[in-house]
Amino acid sequence: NFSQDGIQSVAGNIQIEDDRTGMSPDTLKRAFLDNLFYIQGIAQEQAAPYDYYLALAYTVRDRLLHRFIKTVETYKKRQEKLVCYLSAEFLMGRYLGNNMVNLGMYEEMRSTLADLGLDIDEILEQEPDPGLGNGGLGRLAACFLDSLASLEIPAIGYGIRYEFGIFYQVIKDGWQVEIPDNWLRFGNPWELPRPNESVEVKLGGFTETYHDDKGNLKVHWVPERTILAVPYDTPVPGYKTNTVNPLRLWKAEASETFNFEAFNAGQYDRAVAEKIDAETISKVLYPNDNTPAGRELRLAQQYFFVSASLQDLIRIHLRTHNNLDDFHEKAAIQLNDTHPAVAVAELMRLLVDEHGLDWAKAWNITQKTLAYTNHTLMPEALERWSVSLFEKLLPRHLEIIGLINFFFLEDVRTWFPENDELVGKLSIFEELVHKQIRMANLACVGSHAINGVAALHSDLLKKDTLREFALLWPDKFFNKTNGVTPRRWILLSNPKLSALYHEKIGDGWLKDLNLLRQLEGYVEDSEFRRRWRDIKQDNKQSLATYILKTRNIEVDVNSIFDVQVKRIHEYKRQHLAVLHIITLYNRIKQNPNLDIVPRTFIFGGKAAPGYFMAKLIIKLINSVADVVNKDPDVRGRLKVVFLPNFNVSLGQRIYPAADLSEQISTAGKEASGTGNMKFAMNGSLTIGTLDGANIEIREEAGFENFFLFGLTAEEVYALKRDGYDPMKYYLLNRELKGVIDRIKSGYFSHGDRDLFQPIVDSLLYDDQYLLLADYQAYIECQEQVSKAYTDQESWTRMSILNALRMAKFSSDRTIWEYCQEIWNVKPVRIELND
Ligand code: B1H
Repeated sequence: NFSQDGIQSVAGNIQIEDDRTGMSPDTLKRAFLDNLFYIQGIAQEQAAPYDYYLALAYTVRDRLLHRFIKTVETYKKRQEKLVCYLSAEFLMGRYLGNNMVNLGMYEEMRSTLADLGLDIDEILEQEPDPGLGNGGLGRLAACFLDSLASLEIPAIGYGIRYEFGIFYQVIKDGWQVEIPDNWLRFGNPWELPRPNESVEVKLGGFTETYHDDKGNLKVHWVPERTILAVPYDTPVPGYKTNTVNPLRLWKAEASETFNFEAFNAGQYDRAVAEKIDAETISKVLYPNDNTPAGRELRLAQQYFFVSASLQDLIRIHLRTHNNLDDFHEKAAIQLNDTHPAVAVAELMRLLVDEHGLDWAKAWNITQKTLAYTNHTLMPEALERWSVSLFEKLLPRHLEIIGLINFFFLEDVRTWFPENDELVGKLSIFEELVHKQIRMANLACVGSHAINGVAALHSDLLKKDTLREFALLWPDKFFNKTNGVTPRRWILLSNPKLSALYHEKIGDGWLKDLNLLRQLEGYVEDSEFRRRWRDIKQDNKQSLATYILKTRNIEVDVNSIFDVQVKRIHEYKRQHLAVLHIITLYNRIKQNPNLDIVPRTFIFGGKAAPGYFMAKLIIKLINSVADVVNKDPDVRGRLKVVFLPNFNVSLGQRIYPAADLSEQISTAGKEASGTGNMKFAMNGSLTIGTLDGANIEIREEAGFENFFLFGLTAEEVYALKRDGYDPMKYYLLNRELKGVIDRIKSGYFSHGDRDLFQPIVDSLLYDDQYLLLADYQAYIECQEQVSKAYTDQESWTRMSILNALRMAKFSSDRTIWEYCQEIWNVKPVRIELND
């Protein structure tokens, strides 16, 4: 019997600490060295950094496991409602540091390792960063899991155990090159395979009807093949709670029964080929952000993890219930975008075909269980699957979707007679030359709640993207502004800032970020401001060291660290920042003695491998960097740095070191953004448009502490409606013309005038993202930034207020709202001692 801190009571009086659960420095040291010897099988003198990493990982894992087992046991016993977060992506970042932080053992472990002459940071760097996501959507899922466990909500994350995560990005000759990310190569100490909980997933084939013993007409799906879904559980601990929730990721394997048939038929080669074929399904993450890949394998991936997860949930339910009548009272299933939207049809199929419920009852349960989050307004990002592909892969689901649509449109026609236009827009099927299934429509029809991820985004969803659904069901629509976890994005990434907070108000802020407001009085304390600046300066120095080491570029730590890190996309307008850099460069070339505030422009982000313009923007950034960084006229006052392979770990280094956060998307295009929140929490000031969560960040920080520029979403809409002509801006703005002409001339491409022609042409003749319309406002706003930076005292005041006022953007607040308004779930305390 273990107490909370792992102290075992022997014979009622002597107390000893168990080596697998104890938290005292002596026990931790003994456990760590023991793991090094008995798990890694290596003597301390021979150990490499990776051996230390694994020994430490197992030490931490042991301390998670009894909480994990107790959590799962408690859920089974208590039978409270469970949140199931279905997501094709979970961008978890490294586990080791985060798990130590949440278990409250980071500091103890750091000093224990220091006693052994080991540097914790070097050990943490050994862990591969699990990149099972593209960007904001996948990282949001990870922050949500942290908050769910921290708020003691019974929850499980369901997704795919991709063998290859998001590619590793290297830069060669200024271009992005993609390297496969074989992250499981050296094993993964955080996952627990659960082969005995595997489930079978069917694909392809045809359907047939039959009469059951009561004479009812039933449908039977005869699949072409069956794939085995094997679950791997990763424990996700809450911050200083006993709750450790599972992240359950499915690996695809050949189903043994199927293989065996071929083997028996003497076709060993076929059996092995089928094994490879089956395993393809969980092989690789599609590296697209904000653009769907309409590939057969992608649909198979989506169905694979949705079917496995729903079967798993039903099995869990039936372990303690006789039937599925109150399934919706025991599970709340959130669809992270439309990637798992096939769940609407799959849950109906499982309830009706496999568990014998009648259609109406099954539909009621389905709608009450499911909820849908939309993450983008980009029209091209709305998922559509061709009916012919569906027919081939999921013939039964096509029938079910047909029925859902039939009953739904029948209702619509009674509510709105003779409104064919409305019916056409609401229909799950798009009846064009080539018939398609609109997954967003399927998700809306099958869910009881639909939400956007920031106030503006939720508004625009109702006004535009999902207008007809909002007219039909206004009460189904919610806003849930995104948030990020302060545990990873402040405590773990910015230990110095956290120590300052700790010194002043203790550590309550990590559970209630509102407490930071108590520090607002310190803005007028010059000693506090000096310490604040010193922390930022230290963080900038660490990043400067990293930049020198990895890119061999020397940067001035007294310059403004002006940072844009996020996926590369035209709507995010990294190239608008490039136009600003070239503007400053041109001014210097015209007058080398110009008085300018030094800046270091730092970029990071991956381009989808098939997205030509995004890759060309990376090349442009690096080409401008080459010229600007070595031009003697610049005298080091401007530096441009592209940091390769931006991921969660690199983000942890970058956000704390930024002075200025670039959030410059075309208004109405960025659903929320979450990097914007991470920067502000770490005391960066934002230059941004009125887009996504920027609007709310500005409201919280105070208008006077935010650098705002650019057209509003409404102005963008009006300008396009009235005919936007980018050429006009080019011809009328001399400085802008000078910038574009500089690119056109081949100045940044060794005289090659063709290289950047696609960017120039897109700006001059199309400019869908209105860079030229926003250019002048952006440049003027940047001048305000430079001016503000020269008054360090006032800049520091603004920085402090930004950081202290970000409580709204803790994912704890977001998750609490989902719990109250969408999921109807409450916390369950996990007791270790009963
Ligand atoms: C977001 C995506 C996305 N929105 C399709 N949509 C994908 C769409 O592989 N795919 O097919 C992958 C990702 N990602 C982001 O979600 C938004 O752009 C951000 O603004 C938002 O903050 C984030 C989380 O809500």
